[in-house]
Amino acid sequence: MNDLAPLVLDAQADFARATTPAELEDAKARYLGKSGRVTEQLKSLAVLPADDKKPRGALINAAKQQIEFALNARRAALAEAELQRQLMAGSLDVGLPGRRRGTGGLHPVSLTIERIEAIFGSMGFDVAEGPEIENDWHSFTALNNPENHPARSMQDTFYVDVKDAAGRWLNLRPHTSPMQVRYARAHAAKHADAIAQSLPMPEIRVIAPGRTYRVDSDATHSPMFHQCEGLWIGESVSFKDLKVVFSDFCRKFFETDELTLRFRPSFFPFTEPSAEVDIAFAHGPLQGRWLEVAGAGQVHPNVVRNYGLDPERHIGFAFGMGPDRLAMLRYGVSDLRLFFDGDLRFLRQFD
Ligand code: 2NL
Repeated sequence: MNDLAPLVLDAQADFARATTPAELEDAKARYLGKSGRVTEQLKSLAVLPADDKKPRGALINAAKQQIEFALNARRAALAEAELQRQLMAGSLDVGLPGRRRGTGGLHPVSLTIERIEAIFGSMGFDVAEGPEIENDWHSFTALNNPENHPARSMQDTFYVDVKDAAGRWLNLRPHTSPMQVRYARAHAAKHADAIAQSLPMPEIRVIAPGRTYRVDSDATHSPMFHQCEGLWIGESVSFKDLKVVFSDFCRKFFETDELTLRFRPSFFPFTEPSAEVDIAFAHGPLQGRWLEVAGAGQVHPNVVRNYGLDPERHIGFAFGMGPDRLAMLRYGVSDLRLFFDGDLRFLRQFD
């Protein structure tokens, strides 16, 4: 210990208090500057007797070195703190999961339509897709709808402000039947020679899935909904074939043989006879309840004629069902609107 110890302690404390490089340089000046305390000590050597100068000078230099050491340590500490601050400010959190490109998925109704296509595909049915904006003839006339039928009214069908060549407003198709009419007509035209020569024409076996539109909106009806119609025309295709095909479809679709089908007499302009098809499961949450799954029937002779075929020779059945409703039954969804709200938390559950 010597009389310079307090000076060193003061400098160390002053440097520690400095929190910025500027404050530290101010503190340095108070000790090592032109009139700083260390400098004053060195100046005081001048008045000492010659013999005292050397040992006193050595003491002052030792104190000065301690102070310079403390100054450099504090400079380094402040620089390090500043570096850390800058790193944190522009920080990259390597623990954060990367931003992945979202993998898309199929909508539950699309999955249902794919499933329907696969099952009917395995029974030899083609898939036909076509226009959602239709003309009056394909949507109504070809399907034996009388001129004054309520389905043609603006209360039931959406119309587009454009007229066709016959001067009639175009419509948003209220069912996918028009596509089956188009398919059947193309098929009949392709085989016109065979038909003219009374040779056997290959059968028409097709399903038409897709979007359809009706003026209707509540918990169980959406103005845009999906439909999948089916058509099988040949030279001896009967109601018996309809029962076999449709019950086979239901068993495959719902993955159970433990279900019963019921064909309830009904009426549609485009089929005669017509039926509503109900199913009942022997097990599960819906056990024992009759659920309506489709409308069907033997294609009306007038409709067969509109395919460009002779109803005396060509006969068959058609059916129409709703993939939206089939998806609700298969996945146990209670509100149709969930399918069309576009909420990914709901939709992601299915794919
Ligand atoms: C229903 C009723 C049905 C058809 C659709 C049809 C199509 C052609 C010719 C004859 Cl091209 N019929 N489709 C037949 C009977 C019923 O659907 O309630 N659908 C949900």
